[in-house]
Amino acid sequence: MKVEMIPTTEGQSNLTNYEEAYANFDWSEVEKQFTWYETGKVNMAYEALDRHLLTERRDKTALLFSDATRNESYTFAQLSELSNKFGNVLRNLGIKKGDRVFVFMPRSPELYVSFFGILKLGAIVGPLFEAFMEAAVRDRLEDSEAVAIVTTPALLPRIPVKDLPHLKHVIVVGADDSLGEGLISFEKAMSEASSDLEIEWVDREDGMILHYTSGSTGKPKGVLHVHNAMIQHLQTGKWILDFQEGDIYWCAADPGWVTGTAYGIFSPWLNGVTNVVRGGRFTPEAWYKTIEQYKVSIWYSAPTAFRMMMGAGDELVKQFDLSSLRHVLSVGEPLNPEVVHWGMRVFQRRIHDNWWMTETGGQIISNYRCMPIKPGSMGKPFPGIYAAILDDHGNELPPNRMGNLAVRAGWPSMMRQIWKNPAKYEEYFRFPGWYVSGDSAYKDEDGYFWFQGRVDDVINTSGERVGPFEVESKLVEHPAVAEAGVIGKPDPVRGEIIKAFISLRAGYEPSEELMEEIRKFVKEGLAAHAAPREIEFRDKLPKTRSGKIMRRVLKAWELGLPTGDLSTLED
Ligand code: 6R9
Repeated sequence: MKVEMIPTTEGQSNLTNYEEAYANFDWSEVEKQFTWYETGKVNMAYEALDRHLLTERRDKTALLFSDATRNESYTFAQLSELSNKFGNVLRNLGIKKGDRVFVFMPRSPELYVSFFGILKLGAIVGPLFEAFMEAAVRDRLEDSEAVAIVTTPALLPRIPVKDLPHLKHVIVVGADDSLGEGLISFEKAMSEASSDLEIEWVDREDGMILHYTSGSTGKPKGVLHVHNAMIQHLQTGKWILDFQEGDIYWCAADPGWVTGTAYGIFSPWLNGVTNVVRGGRFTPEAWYKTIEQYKVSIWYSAPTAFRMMMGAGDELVKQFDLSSLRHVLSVGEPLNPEVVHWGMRVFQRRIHDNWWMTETGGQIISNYRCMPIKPGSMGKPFPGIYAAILDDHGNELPPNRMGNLAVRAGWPSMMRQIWKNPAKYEEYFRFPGWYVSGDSAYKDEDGYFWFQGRVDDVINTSGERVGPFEVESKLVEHPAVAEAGVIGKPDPVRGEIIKAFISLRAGYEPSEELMEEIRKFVKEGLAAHAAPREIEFRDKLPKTRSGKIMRRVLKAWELGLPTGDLSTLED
């Protein structure tokens, strides 16, 4: 198969020669850029906010926030001062280093202020999606033995305070006078707090953030990251996001998802870049409008967003001025080649896919601005990181063989613990020296990595191994298909057959003829054995809040099995 390459056309970027950097780069070079390299004292909040106050970034805009009712901007100095105050609010309550403190609220400036107030005390921050219902909140607070939570009046009823013996303090943002007993008003406490705070200096290996991520079965696991992760957040920001001083950066991810913290908070602010945060839900219009209104120059989003925009048609995009955009990136799910082609057409920009996970804490494999892109590939490992494809015994496979995507253990932002579950942690490192991702992929002869699916999702049909992503990507090339989720369905003859769940683009109706046409399209465009024998049309596919199509839910529906943990399912 001939693989298409899209050459770089993007002009000057921070990283100019990937191969050279890959051969020579050493993480210790990055450490020297932090204050702690000289002082020996470390705290993410200091490096991401306070440090800039000693420079001309002091009065630079750090945060541009807007939602339906607010439109505000904050400088680094303002965020630093407000988070000092909130640090004092917490300190007065007795919160100390290592305590778990959660933030459970919609995106707002107060969320970011709380976040850094927590970090400034050396406490561990636990971000939650605002959409979590009571059971999901309870699981996470219980498991982590959280002592405090910051929330809003609307979300308060979902916190089962009485069932959580460790939870001592509930701080409420935007409450009126009727605040119930034992609850603390954020605004009142802030107005009484001093803005002088003695920051808690911690060790590089001390806990910083606890992200719960759902497993396919059982309860969500708490993935713990430490302050040391800043090394990777700083450098990937320079070389993958290509942060430059004048950039206006927008990461559309919510802080409930790791992308919304690592790249919605840490990476841009460690690099001193202006960060756009939009509240509320997104529609294609809202995405385009945000880029136009803020003159966004770097946009980090997800395939689900791009597919929705693509589905909305090329006419819509023409109504907006997107000329400020110089760099577009994607994460979270496989980026279909069709979407990359669409990006070239409507943005005249390449969409740079990159791969990483909650557990990896930072970007691992990426397409770089200075490098040709092969649409459908996740790109190449970050300098200083070695990634490989392993067989089921831990041996490295040669190029073009599908296997377990693994990373040599020891990169700076690697998770350090699964909270209270060492056995789970060990599972990831079952081959000595390797972190095994649970994703299936192959590496081509040029060193580009190609995602195939979660290992559990790979389909074995009549002896052929088929990655669901390949089939899904072919399906979305069909003009009628908006999104597709593909699973293997047990079959007595073929082992498994391929079943596709499809949502249609506006203007198309389900029919037998369309089904047949789509099947033929895959058969002729990909392979006969990869064509879905069964197709089911659905108005919507089940997705996580970070936009991932949940294939295991499709499979459970199909087989009438339990769906497992659904706390991250979008409503
Ligand atoms: C950052 C994030 C991790 C899982 C990962 C993989 C999928 C992420 C991808 C991708 C194909 C990409 N994934 N990026 N698949 N191409 N560029 O998404 O973290 O929510 O923990 O999910 O997402 O399956 O294992 P998280």
